[in-house]
Amino acid sequence: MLKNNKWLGRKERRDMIQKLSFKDFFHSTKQQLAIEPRAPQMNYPEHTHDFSELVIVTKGKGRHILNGYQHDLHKGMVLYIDAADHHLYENVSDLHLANILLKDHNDFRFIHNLDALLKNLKPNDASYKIVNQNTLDLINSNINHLISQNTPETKLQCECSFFQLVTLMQHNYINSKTKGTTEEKGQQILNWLSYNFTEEINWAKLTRQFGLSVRTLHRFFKDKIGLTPQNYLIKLRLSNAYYQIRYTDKAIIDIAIECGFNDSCYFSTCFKNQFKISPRELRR
Ligand code: RM4
Ligand code: NI
Repeated sequence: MLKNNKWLGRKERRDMIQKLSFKDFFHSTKQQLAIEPRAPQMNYPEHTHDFSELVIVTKGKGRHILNGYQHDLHKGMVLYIDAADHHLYENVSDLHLANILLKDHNDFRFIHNLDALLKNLKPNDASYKIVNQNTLDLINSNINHLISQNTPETKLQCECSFFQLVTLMQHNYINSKTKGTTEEKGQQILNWLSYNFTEEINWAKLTRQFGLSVRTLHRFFKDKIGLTPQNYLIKLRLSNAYYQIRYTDKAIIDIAIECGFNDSCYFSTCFKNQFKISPRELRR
């Protein structure tokens, strides 16, 4: 009889995990990188690799379990996965990833200390790196270059693009959870909100995730922005709604819902308070 998974030792469990091979993703041994966009990334069972991968979350959400530690993924996260790490994706919801696969021993000519750079991007149980929208846009266009250049003839060019990409990630990341100062953590929450303002937000849960108390967050917002977190959130939602009402022809009610308002009366009131014009008037 098969032993229940739960009762297997750590090593035995490891042996059962699927191991992905670079041969399935690289066309030739000369190829240094393989770009594997996942749009979407479906739920994917636990696995290891004989290659390492640099993952950029470009859209959507999902849960990532890396070496047994779980973390919620969202747009803007970048993570480096070592070959021997084991990981899986679950509870995905329109999760889009760009995977850049790297063979264990790349003979790069231009990049020398890649390991040191990549190590910085390795998540640990408490922190994942997040880049802001501008950086993400740059990263995306860089990946497109990489896709079009990825031939043996353009090896050096491709290496340069890749180096740029890694550098971009180095200079512009923040930690999702950190032992940093209140200032740093507050900035991270601001950054997180710029991606997630359309979600229903539970401040207690969010602040806990970033290692702050609700009170400290209030103080941070008051000092920095002169608003409560909730009022700031409403501003983010309203400015997005304003833009959409003005420049798209989506139904106003759909825009309201999409921006995180579940009550259209409340939406209209807030909107009018803020812009001195009703959503309907603006549409006209
Ligand atoms: C899978 C998933 C894995 C990755 C492979 C290449 O869809 O993203 O993490 O290792 O692709
Ligand atoms: Ni993987």
